[in-house]
Amino acid sequence: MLALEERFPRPSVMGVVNVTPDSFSDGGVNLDPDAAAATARRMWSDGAAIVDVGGESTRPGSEGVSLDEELRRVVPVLERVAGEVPVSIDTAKAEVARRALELGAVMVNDVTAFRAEPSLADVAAELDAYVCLMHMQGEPRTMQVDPRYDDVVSEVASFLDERLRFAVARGIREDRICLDPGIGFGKTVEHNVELLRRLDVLLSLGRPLLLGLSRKSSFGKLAGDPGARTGPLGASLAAAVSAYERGATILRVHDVREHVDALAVAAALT
Ligand code: HH2
Repeated sequence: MLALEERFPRPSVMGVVNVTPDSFSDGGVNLDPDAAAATARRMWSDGAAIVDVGGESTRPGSEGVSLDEELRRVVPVLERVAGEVPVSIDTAKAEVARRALELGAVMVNDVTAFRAEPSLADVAAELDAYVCLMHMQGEPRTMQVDPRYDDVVSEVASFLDERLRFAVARGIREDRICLDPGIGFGKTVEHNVELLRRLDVLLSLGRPLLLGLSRKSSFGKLAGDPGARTGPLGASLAAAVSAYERGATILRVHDVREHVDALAVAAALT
């Protein structure tokens, strides 16, 4: 199997398919498995390198879902598309990851970086999956109440470094792993801006970076709407191009075609 940076060269787009009733920007749209499968196929034909399928919202304030409910949401979608479209499973549960990988998913995207269920690392190692390890301060239910850091960039970097070492110690090959600062996960607008401005510090960890910027409210706020609950498309595109130019490898997005076009132009101009 190829190293992650060869399989997903800069810039690669990851399309988001949330099989949930309550995700912050596309909740309910893909709850029906046929609709979700059609979305995944469209994203693939629009140029996504991989499609991230998730059955649990992690939006601020959200509660978790049970194992049975998460499996009930994602398995029918994976049965329809995994093997045909490259799929990442967005889960913190080892059993969901195992089922997804057995059905043909190639990546595990865990927003808890193996803290919720450390045995998820063993599943990823055994089934030789690509892995995304993300930083989050606190938990979704309360993470946006009062996020605080002394130095957000060095704290996120040392967290990701520690989780990278953990993953490798559990048997995952380092060249399978990418890292993600977790934009909006226990972070103010200023924290998110600081992380993006100083992406070079995270790059020095030596692994490709995945960034989820799409539709996040911070970019709506930066675009001039202090009460924004989601970010408009133009703001997401600017953030994605800027992150790419600062070294990001994979951009996780809802609007695949627009991001593929924007990043193709940005790449042609570098
Ligand atoms: N953001 C979300 C979910 N999963 N995974 C990674 N690696 N990085 C991210 O930034 C990230 C993520 C939140 O976005 P979305 O999936 O649209 O919403 P929800 O969590 O409400 O389903």
